[in-house]
Amino acid sequence: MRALAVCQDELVIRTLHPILSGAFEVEFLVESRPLARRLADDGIPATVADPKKLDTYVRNDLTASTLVIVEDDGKKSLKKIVTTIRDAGGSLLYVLHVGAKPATGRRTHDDLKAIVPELTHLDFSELLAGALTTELSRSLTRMRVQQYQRYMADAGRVLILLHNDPDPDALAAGLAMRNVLRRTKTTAIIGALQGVTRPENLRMVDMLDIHFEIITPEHFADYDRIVTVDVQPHYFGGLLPRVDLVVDHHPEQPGYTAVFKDIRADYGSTCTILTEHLRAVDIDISERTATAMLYAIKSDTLFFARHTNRVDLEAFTYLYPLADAALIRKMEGAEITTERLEHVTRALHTSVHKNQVFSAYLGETAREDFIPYTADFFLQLEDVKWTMISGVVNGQFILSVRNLGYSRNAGEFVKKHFSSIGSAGGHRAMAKAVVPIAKFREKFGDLSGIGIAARIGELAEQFLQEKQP
Ligand SMILES: [Mn+2]
Repeated sequence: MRALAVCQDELVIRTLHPILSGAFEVEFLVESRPLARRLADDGIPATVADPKKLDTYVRNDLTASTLVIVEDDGKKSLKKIVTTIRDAGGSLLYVLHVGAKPATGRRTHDDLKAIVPELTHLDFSELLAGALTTELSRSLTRMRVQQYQRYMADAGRVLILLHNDPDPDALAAGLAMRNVLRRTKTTAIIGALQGVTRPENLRMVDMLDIHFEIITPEHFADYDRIVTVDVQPHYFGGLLPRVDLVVDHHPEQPGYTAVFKDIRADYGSTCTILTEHLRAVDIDISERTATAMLYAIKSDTLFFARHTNRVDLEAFTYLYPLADAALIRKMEGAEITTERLEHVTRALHTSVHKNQVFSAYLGETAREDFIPYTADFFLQLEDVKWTMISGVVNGQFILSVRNLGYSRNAGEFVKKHFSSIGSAGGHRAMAKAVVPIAKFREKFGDLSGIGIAARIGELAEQFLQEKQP
């Protein structure tokens, strides 16, 4: 296919030439003879002609299938050039806006479209912006990563600490962090104060052979450096003697100091951040780590059903060819267990579903993870945008909140109603509150079963109807 580019700016021509010549038989139409000569010397095909004359295009054999790019250099002649190209039979027309916009702005755009309806406007700086921003932020990330790599380089043993009952994001972030630090399982220990309980997470640890240790607080001091991933130090109360690095996607918490931190609350997973760290310093990602990270992004974003960011998709796309997708399907296979189905059924019997809010109370449950599992499960239900699943574990009232994003913040909801009587927190799409059952009754009255589900459901409906502060 032929392309004709009407450009007078040498920099623009030299930028376009390698791009266009890859896909088109390209020719540049310039007004200056010395410019044409310089271009020809470098093997760039250029013809000297007046772009306002019909004859120029006739001699060039312009047809309706020739791609024509016209540079808008802010001069009045643009309209005349576009008209002439149309009269010569050109219709695949692109106007490339370079530098300062013409004073008339949008009106010129519309005027030109009136001449050639199929005309497309391209903005040079907009075209560059995406790639340039990515590249520049990558170099910022590179600088940060190199700093903490250097800081950790001569340490003996590093502890990569995860939250209790680690989920796929925490476990995969542990593996990824070990890679960024270029360490092995003996020099960087992935650990948590409490082990993995959910069946599919146990399967992940097993299938990917993740070496994971239970750490007791008195052993924190045995490590030369401490890193937390997918969690921030405040989570451990005052137990940590010192924190060197924090990488997390939960909202930033006050009340701790760390030598380095990278907290991005708008990211869907910690593994998204760590994909960027690994890419920024060009570390090869092994199939095992890529598989773990891909699984993590998939599960933390509920396969992009929850509020997700472009960066999560980008990390996913990058990791996908490096990972073993079949293995991920096997790990996910364990998701439904009889016990879980029992909790789902139990929830259905004590639930209230109104105005896209699904609220259920599970009563006493043996393990805490049944509550968030049930909350995630009912988010798949037709006409449900928020799920509020509560239950009692070891005398504590626990509430899990989930939503499909793009509405009010789940973390704010739990804080508003529960932070005064217990602990409450989370982010836009997922949040949790833990309250002593006595305090719950004190505040909300002596409710039971469906009564609790209905009360919590009402609170959510009110919250969703409130004007956003
Ligand atoms: Mn996470």
